Amino acid sequence: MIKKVLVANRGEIAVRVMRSCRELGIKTVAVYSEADRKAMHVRYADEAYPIGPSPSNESYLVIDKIMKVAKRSGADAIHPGYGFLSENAEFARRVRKDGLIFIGPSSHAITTMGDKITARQTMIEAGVPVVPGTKQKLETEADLKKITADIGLPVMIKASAGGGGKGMRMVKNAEDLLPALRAARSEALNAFGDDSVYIEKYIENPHHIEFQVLADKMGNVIHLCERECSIQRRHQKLIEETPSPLMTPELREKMGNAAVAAAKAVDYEGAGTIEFLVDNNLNYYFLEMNTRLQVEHPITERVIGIDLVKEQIRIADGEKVCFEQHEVHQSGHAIECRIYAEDPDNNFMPSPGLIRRITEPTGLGVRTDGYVYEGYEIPLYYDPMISKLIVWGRIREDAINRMKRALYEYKISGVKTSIKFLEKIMDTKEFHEGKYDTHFIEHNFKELLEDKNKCNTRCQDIAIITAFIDYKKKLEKIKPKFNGAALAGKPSGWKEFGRKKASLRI
Ligand code: MV4
Repeated sequence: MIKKVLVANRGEIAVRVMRSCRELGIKTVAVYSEADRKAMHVRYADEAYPIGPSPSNESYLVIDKIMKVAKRSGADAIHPGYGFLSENAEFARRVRKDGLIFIGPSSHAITTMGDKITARQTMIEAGVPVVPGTKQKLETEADLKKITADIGLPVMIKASAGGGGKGMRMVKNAEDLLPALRAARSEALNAFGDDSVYIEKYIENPHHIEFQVLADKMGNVIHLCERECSIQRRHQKLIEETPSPLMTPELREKMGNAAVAAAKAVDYEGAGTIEFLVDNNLNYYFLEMNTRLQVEHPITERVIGIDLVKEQIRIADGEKVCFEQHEVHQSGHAIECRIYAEDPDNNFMPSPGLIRRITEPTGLGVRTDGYVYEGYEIPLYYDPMISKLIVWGRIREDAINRMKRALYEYKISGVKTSIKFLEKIMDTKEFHEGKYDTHFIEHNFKELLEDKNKCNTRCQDIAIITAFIDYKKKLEKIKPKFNGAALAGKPSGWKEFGRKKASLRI
């Protein structure tokens, strides 16, 4: 039985994992870099140990340092979160070699899925549809021309060691093939030390839809339905929702079965995600498998009614998956918005700094997974995502309206955030109708950056300040003996101001 978990991560996901540990009565161990001495995950954990300088390659990515803390603290298991060492096969192997439980899949599953050519081959053998393209890694430039002639332009040249959009080139014209190949190879060699590439037919206007799977040590694999993740900007997801507006019960069953087959093909264990591209004719193709818990896991938790971190821990402890496939049902609709400390008006530049004030939305159907607090300074070394806002509604329309309400309630000052940008996405026709694909942000970019409400926002700010001054004045008047009645009766001065000067332009 797992009694103490070391969380080899930081930020919201470290807190998220520790919350489930606390509910399970499991002790938690935090590790932290110099920049994270005052971080929430350090405060939340039962114990916390420093692991060195702020850059992650000197702290969160150093396997030896993490293992030393694991030994010293007496942790019996390690949860890697997402990012950092979560998909590092060497880390998974090392944790187990040192006699600890790695809360995640085997290093074999990580390696197989990490190499995209091997992953494609494995999927073809398992009968999972992949994008038409090469089975082997591309050898010669002559092969490139031959294969392209077979599948037809446009094509995608992708790095085998890549994923998430790195080392990828789309080619429309035959004369661009060789330059694109050379560029993709050199980018891949630079980024991953491996210049292996493969070719796929380019899928136009695809949807990015992924399936959550859970697999136990006994070989039971279930899927927990899909997440629609098409709303992204430069491979950074902004909004996810489930169910996907595109999905049908028949397609869900087919893709779900494919996801289960994909997991079985690598003897998967734990929580994993199969990513698919889905075209306009509802053809679906395996893209990649993420062998970790994902950022957007809470929308699945909400609609399926499950705690994925608890399930990860139970599975790592040798228990069976909690459901049979026929017991899995979606209830209602969930949407997640990722809140980034970035400035949409300045090319989404990261906006690290001091959180002066923060008011988070609450109320029916609202969840926030965050880690920042008033007075906390966001370090510049790590991911700029500061929180995830997850809402639930009985139907999609309710969920959208609730998301708008929650974004309206969300107030953060001190750093720039993506909140306004997300509010504008909620107001677009395409999002409302659920008719969007991976090009959504490009299609709507101009409209999303327009600031129609500048005056409105400033009026609101001024109203708040005026109301505060008004309140202070009233307090002064009634100072000698506090009398609530003095506050009642007369309408507030700022409201008068609002009525009289409604046409005032500020
Ligand atoms: C593709 C594609 C179209 N056709 N492959 C981007 C991230 C990486 N995981 C794979 N990606 C894509 N692969 C073929 N054959 C389009 C994309 C793509 C994309 C995929 C998912 C989510 C957002 C995307 C944005 C641009 C391109």
